[in-house]
Amino acid sequence: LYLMPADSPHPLLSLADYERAACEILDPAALSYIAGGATDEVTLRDNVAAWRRLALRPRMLVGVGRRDPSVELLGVRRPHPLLIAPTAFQRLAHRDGEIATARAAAATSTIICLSTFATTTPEALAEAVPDAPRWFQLYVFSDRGVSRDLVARAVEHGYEALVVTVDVPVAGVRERELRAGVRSLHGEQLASAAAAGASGEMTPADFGELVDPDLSWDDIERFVAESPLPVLVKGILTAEDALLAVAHGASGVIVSNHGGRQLDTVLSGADALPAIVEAAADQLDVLVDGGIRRGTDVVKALALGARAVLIGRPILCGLAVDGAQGAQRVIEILLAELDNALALAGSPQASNLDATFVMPAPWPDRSR
Ligand code: FNR
Ligand code: LAC
Repeated sequence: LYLMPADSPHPLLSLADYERAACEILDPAALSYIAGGATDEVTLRDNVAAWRRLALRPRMLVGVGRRDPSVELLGVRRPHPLLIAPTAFQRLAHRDGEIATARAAAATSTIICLSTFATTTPEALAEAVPDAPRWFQLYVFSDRGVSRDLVARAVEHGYEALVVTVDVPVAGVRERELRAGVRSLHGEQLASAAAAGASGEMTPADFGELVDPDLSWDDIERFVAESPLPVLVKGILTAEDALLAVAHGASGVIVSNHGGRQLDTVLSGADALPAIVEAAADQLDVLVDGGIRRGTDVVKALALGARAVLIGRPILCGLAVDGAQGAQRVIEILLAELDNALALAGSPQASNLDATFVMPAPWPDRSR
């Protein structure tokens, strides 16, 4: 399952291989949108580097013949700890967009988080791929009626959790995008955002303008009270905010800096995670994203107390290279690497990983 045919001319073995291949295929504007980050991209680079600043402390002779990557998430046993992060405008990566991603999700029992700025509506995705496990990511618009309507549609169409993204009160400054002149998105193609006034040619920053900059913790509490779905708050980087998420009734937080696309020079998810786990993991589920590119990164995230991890750009690279199959293959590579790392680290059960499996790396940080 995880092996490429021996005669394949360009075997794509790792997520990095998919990233390189996608760079060759995507047009420069789409690539700048997908691959880029905010201003100097310090955080973008550090997201990957931060996992590599951790060394593993493996245990031997524990018996790893039977391995189990399953984890408990929101009280439900899931077959593995990977989720597909919400990413906007997936038709920029491949003409099949979110429908292709949902097929990859269904084939690998991976939860797909559908973005509010998706190029597919929540109901179209549910109808096309009914067996894709799915969560809905909510950007809250100034017109709360539009957001409530989106939530109702997600509930009606089998989405199992609501992810409210809180780190985009305004759009980040993305110079790569500005240089490449990303201007190809039509508001009308985004049914969810069109309801909030999106129309005509828009830049990603124009979409950001639709999001309410005055969203507050009271709004989170209202979504918790009104929605039958568990609410996760995405974009938390401090223990203080994780405790506020607890206080306002959230079921989970996603420790995330939005893939380095919002405020540059903020800390990475890997570095933010321990304090948040310490403060709040006994009261809600803590997930993390940003820079997860290897099975060992997943092991480190779980060891630091995350229940699951989200993968953003690698899925888009898989999509760009080979549509649904490419996205599926990216997930399968990561799952195979995770299985290998669980065996070699001597923790055959993913859910038994703890902080004794990691330490600050003794090698120099060469990321800068
Ligand atoms: C994103 N991200 C994002 N997050 C969100 O809540 N709603 C969204 O619509 C988007 N859109 C989006 C587009 C693109 C092209 C990227 C790369 C990212 C952030 C995403 O969910 C996630 O936090 C990061 O992508 C995780 O980092 P990696 O895995 O890309 O390093
Ligand atoms: C982005 C927004 C849409 O990161 O979340 O591009």
